[in-house]
Amino acid sequence: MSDIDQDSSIDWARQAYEQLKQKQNQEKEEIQKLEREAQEKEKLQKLEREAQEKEKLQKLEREAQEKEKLQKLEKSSITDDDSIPELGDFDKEFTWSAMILAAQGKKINEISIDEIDWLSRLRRGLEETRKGFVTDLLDKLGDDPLTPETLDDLETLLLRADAGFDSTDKVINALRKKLNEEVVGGEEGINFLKKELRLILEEPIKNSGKNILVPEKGKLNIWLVVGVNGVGKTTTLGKLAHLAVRSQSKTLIAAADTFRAAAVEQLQIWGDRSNVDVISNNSKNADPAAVVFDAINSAISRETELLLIDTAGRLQNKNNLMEELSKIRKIIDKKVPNAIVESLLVLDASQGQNGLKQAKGFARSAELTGAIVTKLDGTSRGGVSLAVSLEVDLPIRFIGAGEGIRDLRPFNSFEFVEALLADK
Ligand SMILES: Nc1nc2c(ncn2[C@@H]2O[C@H](COP(=O)(O)OP(=O)(O)O)[C@@H](O)[C@H]2O)c(=O)[nH]1
Ligand SMILES: [Mg+2]
Repeated sequence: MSDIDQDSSIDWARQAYEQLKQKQNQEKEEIQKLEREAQEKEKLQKLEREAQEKEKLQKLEREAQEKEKLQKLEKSSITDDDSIPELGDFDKEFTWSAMILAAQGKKINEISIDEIDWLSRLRRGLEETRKGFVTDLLDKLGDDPLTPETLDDLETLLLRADAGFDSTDKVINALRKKLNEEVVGGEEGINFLKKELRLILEEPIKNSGKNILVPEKGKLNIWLVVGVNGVGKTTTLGKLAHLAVRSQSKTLIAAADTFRAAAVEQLQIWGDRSNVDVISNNSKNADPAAVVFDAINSAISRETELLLIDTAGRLQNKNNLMEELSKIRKIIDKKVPNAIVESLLVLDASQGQNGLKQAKGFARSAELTGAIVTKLDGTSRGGVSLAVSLEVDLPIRFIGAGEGIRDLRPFNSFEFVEALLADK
């Protein structure tokens, strides 16, 4: 072989080698890619399996919880004789409650056991909020005049009770202004504080043009009860039915939370307790709007005065929830345009500032007209009512302070503030 030939064949061999190497690399890369893809797929499948398992477990847990809830509710309805309040002892609680009623201009012959009973419950319910709030404040204040330091303390206390920044600022600024003008004694300070808190709570009520929310007689009133899961919608609706029946309104319940099977059963138990019929559709995945449609038909033919609608509160799919609510709303507006519709947001007081977030979220898409604050018993965050009033301009219509049928009453800012700031 000549030199040239040898060179060219080496060249040729090198090229061939390079080409083969490139091919090999490509193949290797391809194999790696396929391997990676297979791994990723496996990983995804594993994640999916895990998620499914988790979901299954969560479902079982939810079902167990719902079952427990139903059992508890069933048991309480058997032993529940608490729909007839009894006169307790003539003690500090009674005296305080009577004084609160008297301060609102009630005459002795106008006072009922119901009212006394509720005020005692409310005062007891707000004990936790009060403990972390007023008791501290009153201790600090004593009978001495207010000082800028006490205002700082008060600011912290209001924020801790979840009154929110805006309400806290408003109250503190008003007090500071007053303090700059004159000496403010301890008791005078507390009275001024009460007045400021009442003003905040009263403003949205005044703006709504309705001092108190009651179903208008002889007309169809529809109250939509909305809110996220677990805040107490169904329970509140049960208590509302009880209140309505006691005030002689012809009442009907619509079970439009068709998302959870147990929801209808839970509502049925509440309906039974007050002797109110529940319109429901037991087929799986029934359309909530269809239930409302049926309920409106029944309400018309029965000349119902108050139709209470329970709704779903799932959070996972917020858009769907809002769509569902607006669909329900459309059905109502179309079928009974003359009905008096209230869209009431239920808020769990123990969720504090989270409740404020929910209120802002729902206010945008659910045409809210009012709020109901529940679970004021056993929380120290009752101040959220102030935040909702001031920041969302939502009138608080009812408050709940316990799981019993009588543990819900129309909101009264005077009573609320007095119970919040009640002396030890
Ligand atoms: N302590 C207390 N518990 C409440 C109150 N309102 C409701 N609950 C409880 O909160 C839980 C959830 O209530 P539920 O009505 O099922 O909530 P929903 O998911 O919004 O319908 C239940 O165990 C109720 O008994 C209240 O005012 N105080
Ligand atoms: Mg419910």
